[in-house]
Amino acid sequence: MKVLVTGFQPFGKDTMNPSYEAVKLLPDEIMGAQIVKEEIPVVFRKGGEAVQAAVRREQPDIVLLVGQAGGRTAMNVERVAINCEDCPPNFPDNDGNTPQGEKIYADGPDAYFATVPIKAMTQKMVDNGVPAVISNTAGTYVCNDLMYHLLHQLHNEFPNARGGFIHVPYATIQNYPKFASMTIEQMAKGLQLCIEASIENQNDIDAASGATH
Ligand code: PCA
Repeated sequence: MKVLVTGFQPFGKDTMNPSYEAVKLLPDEIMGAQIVKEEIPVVFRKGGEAVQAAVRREQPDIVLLVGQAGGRTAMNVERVAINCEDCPPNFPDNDGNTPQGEKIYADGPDAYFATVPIKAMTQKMVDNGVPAVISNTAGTYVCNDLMYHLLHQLHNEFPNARGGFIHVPYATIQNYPKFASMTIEQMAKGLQLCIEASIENQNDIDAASGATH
């Protein structure tokens, strides 16, 4: 079995991105599965195309994309990617793009759900002391764009492969004292648990993990 795990380059005012720092700490093998790591540019479309190229090259069974979501308070396992690129005000991507409510694929469905077992992943992290929650929005910036590109490709070209996205909070070392943070090591532990849960659970577990808002 092969697992492709990606993290992002730094973006905005940040000089490091904890997503790729955590990915780098993962071992090269988990439960007998080979772990392949890739760093992705924070650019609409270009990032998604880099993931798609890595999937074609590596032919992984599972793809886990990881990004930073500063301000979130735990590992966020994303449920859904939407067919929308909508940049926040004054926040271009790393190539200066600022799409305003455009579709990612003109003929694509409105949304794709993650195909990794999001409840099993969240539960396994919580059971092992890593704060984690299911998130019902990956935003409309490059992370959502990446997740949609991946799930669109898997749906059309690799229906037996499974994919998903994890948002991590700020890393403690980034020193945003007014926001929640985790250490890079704790994030890497969470990612390892997510990979294990994906390998262990071909189908998701039954668990009440919805949200009222
Ligand atoms: N986080 C951004 C893009 C890159 C990253 O690490 C996002 O949440 O869209």
